[in-house]
Amino acid sequence: MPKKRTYSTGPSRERAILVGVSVRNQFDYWALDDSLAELSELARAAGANPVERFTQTLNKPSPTYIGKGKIDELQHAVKQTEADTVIFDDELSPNQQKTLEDKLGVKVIDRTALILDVFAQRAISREGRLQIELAQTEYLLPRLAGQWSHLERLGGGVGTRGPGETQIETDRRLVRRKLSRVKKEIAQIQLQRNQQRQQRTSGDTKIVSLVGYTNAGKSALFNAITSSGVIERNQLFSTLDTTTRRLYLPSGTPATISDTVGFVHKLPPILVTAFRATLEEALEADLLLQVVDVSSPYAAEQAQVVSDQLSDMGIGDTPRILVLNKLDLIIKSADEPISLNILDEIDVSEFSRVVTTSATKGWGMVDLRDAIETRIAAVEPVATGNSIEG
Ligand SMILES: Nc1nc2c(ncn2[C@@H]2O[C@H](COP(=O)(O)OP(=O)(O)OP(=O)(O)O)[C@@H](O)[C@H]2O)c(=O)[nH]1
Ligand SMILES: [Mg+2]
Repeated sequence: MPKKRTYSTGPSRERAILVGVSVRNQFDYWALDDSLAELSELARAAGANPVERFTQTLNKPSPTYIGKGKIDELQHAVKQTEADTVIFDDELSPNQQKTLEDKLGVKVIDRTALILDVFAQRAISREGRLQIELAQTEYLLPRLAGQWSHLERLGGGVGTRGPGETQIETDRRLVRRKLSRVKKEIAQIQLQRNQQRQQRTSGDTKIVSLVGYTNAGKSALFNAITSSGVIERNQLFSTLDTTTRRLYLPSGTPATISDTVGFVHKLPPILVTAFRATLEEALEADLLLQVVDVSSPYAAEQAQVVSDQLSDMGIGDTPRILVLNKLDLIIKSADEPISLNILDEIDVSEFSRVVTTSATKGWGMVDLRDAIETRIAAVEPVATGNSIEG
């Protein structure tokens, strides 16, 4: 029987049920509820409307990812809420995804597909778009076979198998060809960018890079400190391309500052690779400003994610200043005394200095400049008088 629906006048948003699993004895410093709250934000950012949440604790994920009883409950909920999609908080194998779609009768996606979707909607530059295309294609490749056997089973029986298999081969060939074309184009753009960066940073220009969790206020700080107009929005991943500007410091030390893409926990591995490119400025930075939204109840967890991912990228030892931003959401005036729990919850010794700011109120900008200046002067190599330049 066709579903009866009522439509609102606004654009219709997909209705999504969210599912999270915590595996017993597997350490994760994110509580399941917090992770689902974030998944919910991501779903909204992708244009879906989360209507219900399901959680389960398991000894280990099953071939269907969740237990049989949970699947029955989900089936029921899908009907009740007229959901269009079920979104899982972890990456599903192509098989798990297919089995779950068969059982639930609606589209099933995972956190990775969701993040890819948000990125695809936000990427602006040619390179950004290509990077996403690359990641999406890589994500799709192992799932192609699944899609075809899926159709065979739905269509059933005679005549579908042969053409289906041929089709998979053709699809794979096409997809591989596309992958190599996209990779080539990205390589070319990167070459150009490297040349540009070399020109920009020739001599002793210092590179400062803002890094931090998505929505922490990196773009707002970037704008405040350089007086430029990068889009800052209360949404996840508003920045997907690196923007670099000259930074004027009191001493006149030449420096550039870059705004970068935000981090998120459980960042899909295929995106970590794809996004190294947009984080190149951070890879080469002399100084990182790690921005934290102190008003977030998850501030400490978010700071930890960023620290871990910086280490994974091999830049855990780059000098770092901790910038505790959005202070105005905690206190009313800049000179009110503050006690910040986060300072007990994270390892402050990783940072060379801690600065508190409010990008929107302009608080702490003098301190921040001063901290940058001091730190940059400290990384300056000792002058030996031996110039190699002719
Ligand atoms: N109240 C307050 N809001 C802030 C502050 N800094 C940033 N915001 C707001 O927080 C939201 C996110 O800020 P962005 O600068 O876009 O954050 P971002 O870190 O660049 O985020 P992505 O680019 O999505 O990774 C925006 O609505 C900003 O206006 C601050 O110090 N105080
Ligand atoms: Mg931004």
